Amino acid sequence: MSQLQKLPVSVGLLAHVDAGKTTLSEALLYLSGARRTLGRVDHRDAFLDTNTLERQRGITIFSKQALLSTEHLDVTLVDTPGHVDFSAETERTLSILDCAVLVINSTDGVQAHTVTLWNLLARYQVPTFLFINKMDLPGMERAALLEQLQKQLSPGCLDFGQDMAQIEENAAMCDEALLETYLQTGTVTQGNMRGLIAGRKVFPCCFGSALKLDGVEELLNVLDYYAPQKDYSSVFGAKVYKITRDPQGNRLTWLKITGGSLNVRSPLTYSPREGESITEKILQLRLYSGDKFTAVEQVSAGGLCAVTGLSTTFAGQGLGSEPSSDPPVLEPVMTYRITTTADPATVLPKLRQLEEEDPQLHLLWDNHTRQIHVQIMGRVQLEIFRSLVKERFNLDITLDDPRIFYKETIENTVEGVGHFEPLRHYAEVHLILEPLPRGSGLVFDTVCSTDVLDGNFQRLIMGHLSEKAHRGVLTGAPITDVKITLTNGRAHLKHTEGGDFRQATYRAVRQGLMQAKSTILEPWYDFALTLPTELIGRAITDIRAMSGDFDAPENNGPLSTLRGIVPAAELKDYADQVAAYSQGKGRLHIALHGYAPCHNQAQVVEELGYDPEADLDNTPDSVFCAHGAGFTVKWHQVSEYMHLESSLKVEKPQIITRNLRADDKELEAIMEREFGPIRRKQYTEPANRPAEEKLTIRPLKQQYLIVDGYNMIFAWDNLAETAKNDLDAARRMLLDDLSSYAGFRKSRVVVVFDGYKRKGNPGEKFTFHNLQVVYTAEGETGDAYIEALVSEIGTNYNLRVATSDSLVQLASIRSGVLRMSARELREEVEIAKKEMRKHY
Ligand SMILES: Nc1nc2c(ncn2[C@@H]2O[C@H](COP(=O)(O)OP(=O)(O)OP(=O)(O)O)[C@@H](O)[C@H]2O)c(=O)[nH]1
Ligand SMILES: [Mg+2]
Repeated sequence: MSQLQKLPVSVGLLAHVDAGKTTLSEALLYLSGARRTLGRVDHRDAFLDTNTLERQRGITIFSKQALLSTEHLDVTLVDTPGHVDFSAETERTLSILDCAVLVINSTDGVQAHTVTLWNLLARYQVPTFLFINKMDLPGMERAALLEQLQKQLSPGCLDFGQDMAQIEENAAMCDEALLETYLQTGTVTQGNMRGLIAGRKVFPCCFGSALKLDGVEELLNVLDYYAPQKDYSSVFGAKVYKITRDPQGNRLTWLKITGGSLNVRSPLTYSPREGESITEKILQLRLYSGDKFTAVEQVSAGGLCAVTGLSTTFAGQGLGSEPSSDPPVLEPVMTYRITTTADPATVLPKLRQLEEEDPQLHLLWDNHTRQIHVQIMGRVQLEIFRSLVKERFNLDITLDDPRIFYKETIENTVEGVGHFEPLRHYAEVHLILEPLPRGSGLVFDTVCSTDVLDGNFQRLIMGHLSEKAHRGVLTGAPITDVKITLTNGRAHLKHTEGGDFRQATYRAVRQGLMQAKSTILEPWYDFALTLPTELIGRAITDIRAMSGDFDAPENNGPLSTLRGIVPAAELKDYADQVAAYSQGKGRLHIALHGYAPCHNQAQVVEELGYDPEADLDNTPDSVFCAHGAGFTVKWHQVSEYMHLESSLKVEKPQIITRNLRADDKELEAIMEREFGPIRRKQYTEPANRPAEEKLTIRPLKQQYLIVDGYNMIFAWDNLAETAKNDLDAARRMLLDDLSSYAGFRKSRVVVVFDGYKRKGNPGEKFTFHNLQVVYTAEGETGDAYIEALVSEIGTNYNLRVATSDSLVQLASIRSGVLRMSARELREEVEIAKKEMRKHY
């Protein structure tokens, strides 16, 4: 086969710290002939541990790649860091791997972090080979190791060191359909085996020693023979998996081409942020191996490369036909305050460079205190971060005030409403906030019809939802595992300005959170603590004191192992304590378990002393307008003032008294005299909130508008003028206007003309284009007719009545109908006419 026809595959090396990934990549490079010398981690000359910090410490910090060829493949080897503190870096590479080699240290077997990696590989659906390393050292036997892999990882872990017939038989057992063919033919073809591996049903295991170059050749052969083969589309697509800088300071965007090809000097259009687009030229296409690269003209689908010339790319981004990926699962659990002698405002942009390369650092700038906070996974990353800042910017920083990075979530469904209407501004937003399962993160959606709120405004709201970390109301920690759905909103086409929907959206989220039952989530670790058996009692006492949870200890003669979960907040420097009380014989392995309810919520809330109503940057209150001036309405009163109907249906009878506005106070008084006191839904403090009401999302109803015709004619200047000479013409003009309005708003409109004083008038009903027109009969008032109509239509529609007659107002409010004044209808009609002109 010619050099050109070889298949491009990217193979990631994954394992917990010190399992021998970098040593294995040395061996693979050497044995495949890609390198003539064999570097060694311990001699600080490993080909892939290129960074000074890596060489000093003998650990991998950044994922790196190297090129090698086998008989059929052009392999890009991706070495990853194994330390828990750098798991996010490892996770970032998973989305671009065609397959992985999970390295197991035979002296440790399957560790907590191995399981984390295994789960990640499953999540990203990466076909996986296993290399059981350090078989030159005394430890578990091959058969015992295999059994452990089959038990703890998957029964599909098969020893590929056996003879072929045995391998085929075992593989056939992993797939029912294949078993039948196997029983008939007595063999499993290469294609079938490759399919089993690609489908993650079979995981080939090779045993050996990377350091002694034992078993590595076999691994290369298995990869060459069975690595998954992919078909790529001819349409250009690429995934960004990393941003770094070269020693000259050039910004490198690392790509996997997933379709078509990429040429040097070609323009690339991409979206740096939601709703934005930018075109930049690819200046250089680099194929890296270690810290050296070759510049090439073109990279085709399946290939990995680093490009220069792109300024605003980010890890996880999709280019061309490739969609952007979800944020990583593993994330840092601590925050630290960064202090320097330099002005923090000038330090921040520098640190932002490092954040670009490691987005999980999540730098936080606190405008009030002028402090920078950074999110860090653990002590090793902390030290590396400090050294990096020194190396890159010659800047000394101190990291202190360590805090657990808490999150908040909600336990029930609520509607959040935000209204922002200072003079000449207008926006109202209704959101449903619902709890999601652990680990779901934040999900945004809209079920709002574009008839109700224009698509552009909806996109704006969705943008505002995703642009910031919304803070919970217990401690101000970011919220997670919540679905936020836009159900309703209103703009004023004259008064709504850029920024109004941002205000209304932020306030709606917070108003919702204030009503919900909130919970604090904290990071938990999976741990495995192996100790001399006589110390296990002490370990159990310690873990209990940390509020940890564990299974019965496993006893292996002189050593025992305790496995379980423990809050990250409690673990602190427990590894050091273990080393001390076991005189170095004990080992604590940890892996991130994820966020789960906090073990000491009340204490955390008290210690942090967060007051959500005093957090003015994140207020839950709304701004309404009365008599030409804006005024603040506290969050628990917003539902009484809001202009749109609630989107939540409360499944229990309730008198609807919402939609009342400040200037309806007078009416309210009349109503009270007429109908007795109004029972408004009482707000009670969250602590003693009554038993939960059952809430469901109410589908949006069709709009229905009833117009008191003469009322409009006399209130609208132009019609009133015409009516003086020709009432008929005025009626015609009104019907024309309302007809366009009904068409544009997709609203059903009934226009009622009052004819009760006209002698001998029998009344009349007819349709005018899309309108229903009613002339009431002699003796029947327009009000009475409208009242009857309102009760007939009932609550199946989103009903509004346009009039200024007080009797109708009473009736309308009584049944939860929204009243519209002549002026408001006039404005809406004008807007509809303007929009119609724009559209047609
Ligand atoms: N005896 C023996 N030692 C090995 C073998 N493979 C690696 N080592 C040693 O194990 C240590 C760690 O090896 P590395 O290759 O740096 O391990 P790693 O998985 O890359 O570690 P991180 O990158 O820090 O996660 C080094 O001291 C190696 O020399 C092996 O097969 N046998
Ligand atoms: Mg390494």
